Amino acid sequence: MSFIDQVIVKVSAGDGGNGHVSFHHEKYVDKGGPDGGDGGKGGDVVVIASRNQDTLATYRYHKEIVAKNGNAGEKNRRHGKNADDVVINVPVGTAIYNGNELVVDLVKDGQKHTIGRGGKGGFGNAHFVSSKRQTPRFAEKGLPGESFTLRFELKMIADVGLIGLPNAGKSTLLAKISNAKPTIADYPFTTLIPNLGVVDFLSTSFLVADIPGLIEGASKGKGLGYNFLKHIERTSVLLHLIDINNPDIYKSYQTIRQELLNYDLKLEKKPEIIVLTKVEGLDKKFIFETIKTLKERLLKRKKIIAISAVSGLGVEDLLKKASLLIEKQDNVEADIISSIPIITLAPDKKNWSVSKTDDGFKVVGQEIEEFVFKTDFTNEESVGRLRNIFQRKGIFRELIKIGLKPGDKILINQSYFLY
Ligand SMILES: Nc1nc2c(ncn2[C@@H]2O[C@H](COP(=O)(O)OP(=O)(O)O)[C@@H](O)[C@H]2O)c(=O)[nH]1
Ligand SMILES: [Mg+2]
Repeated sequence: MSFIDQVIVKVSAGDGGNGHVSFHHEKYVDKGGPDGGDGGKGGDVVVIASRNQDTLATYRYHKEIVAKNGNAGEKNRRHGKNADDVVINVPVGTAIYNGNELVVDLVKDGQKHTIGRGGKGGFGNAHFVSSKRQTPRFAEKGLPGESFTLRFELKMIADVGLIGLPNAGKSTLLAKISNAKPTIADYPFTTLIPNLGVVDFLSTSFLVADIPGLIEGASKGKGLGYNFLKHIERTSVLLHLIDINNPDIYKSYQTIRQELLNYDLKLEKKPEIIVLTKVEGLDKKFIFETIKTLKERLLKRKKIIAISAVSGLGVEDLLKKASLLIEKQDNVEADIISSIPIITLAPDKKNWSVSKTDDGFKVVGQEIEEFVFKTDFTNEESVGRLRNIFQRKGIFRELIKIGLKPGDKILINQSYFLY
């Protein structure tokens, strides 16, 4: 199972449907009241974190997620249909970014977040009847849906990370213990993307990630390892593989440890089992002596296990020890994850401000800009309503304070009208 950890996705929520302009007609009734219905809401784009999803691979080929537009209002005050939301599943552990801003970090199964909000439908003309205005001949346009280009990033929440120099036997072990089918070859850097595999062991199952490309200098960008170092952050347990035939086992161990610490000092504390690989056919005494020598050189006590992925020797013992360590770590992880802040896209709605520019008087503010968007500038009445809103909100008053005179241009977004 190859594993994609970053995709760029364009998200387009649906536009709101336009409000409708119509007047009630009945036989023998000359002129009925306005009866144009409101437009329906555009669909939202919603993400849900799901345990059943392992990768972001789906989004590699479906880079655009589009929700439908709301329907326009109709006569007889019929409300346009609201569009359905588009709900997509992503793996638990997916973080979504808009540029450098974190939109949401999906850390729990079932966690939901709206990443694109559908536009509101516009009011139909039936909405605008008042004592002063009995036959409104205008309606609002629907608001556009939000549209973003977002980056989905999956930091693998693998329970186990397989680390070690190239050729240590990581991919072979992963293939042996899990459902993954990684590329195995006799030369370094076979694995260009991390491989994930699910290991079923006794009554539990856990995720194992093959972290390829770690070499001396990886933490400074040498080779390909740097891209994968970040995946190690969230694993609970490290299995550090070393080829037992390596002439300097301690040195190769230290090389990898140094890269981990250069990348992030916190990795020092991550539980680690040292795994000497490719031991099939070797003399038991030799294996025992090798382990003993390594233990003596290590500053800290570490578990050391000898295995052969080829013959299966020691593999079950390794899985047992790994699963016990994972169990211990689970609670710790949960604490860290729940403390990650969640930032939402909610914009500041109420505020507006005015300024004088060379082109005219400028008004900015989300809510008022929405009203302007909904206005049909070819329709006198529609513009009239906008003027009323400016009046009510005290925007004209503020504009007059900074010098607005009759006939001056008032600019909002791409639109303008004259005072
Ligand atoms: N004899 C023997 N060879 C192994 C064993 N595990 C891996 N190898 C070989 O070691 C080489 C590198 O293995 P690989 O899994 O690609 O290492 P990685 O770079 O750490 O992923 C390959 O030729 C494997 O066939 C083992 O248990 N015994
Ligand atoms: Mg490999």
